Amino acid sequence: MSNTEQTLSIIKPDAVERDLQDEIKEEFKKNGFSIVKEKKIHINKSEAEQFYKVHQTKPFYNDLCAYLSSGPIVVMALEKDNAILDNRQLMGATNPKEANEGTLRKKYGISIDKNSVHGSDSVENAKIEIDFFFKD
Ligand code: IDP
Ligand code: MG
Repeated sequence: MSNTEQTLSIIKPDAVERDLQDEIKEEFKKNGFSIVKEKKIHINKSEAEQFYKVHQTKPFYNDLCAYLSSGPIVVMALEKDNAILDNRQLMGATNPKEANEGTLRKKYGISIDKNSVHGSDSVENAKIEIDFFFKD
């Protein structure tokens, strides 16, 4: 049975800054994802704080929000069968040093904070995150 899903993907400031967005978008397409919504934006710190609210108790929360709002990002809704899990697999581990060969974070990530891409982690969060950027 097919299980078409949408997931939220973000190309983070470190990757946009290095002009990697077209290359990363090609990786998504090559791996069967359709980019059904897309925009390039520069969010402010309070928007980043809202987006990363689930992490508000973490010691890295302030730095994380400062970083996500530090420059332009590309936000996308990606669609395919099992998009949420498949995108997590394509992205690789949170820490690029621990990410498998061939994953986006292994290829492009610089460090645990500058890890180039975000991807939703569940059906519920994918919906919340897509609405966050594309509901208006
Ligand atoms: P994920 O992006 O792989 O889903 P999360 O645990 O949801 O990872 O963390 C959100 C983001 O916060 C990560 O992508 C990373 O940029 C940052 N982060 C996670 N853990 C740490 C840490 O221990 N130190 C600094 N930044 C972290
Ligand atoms: Mg996460």
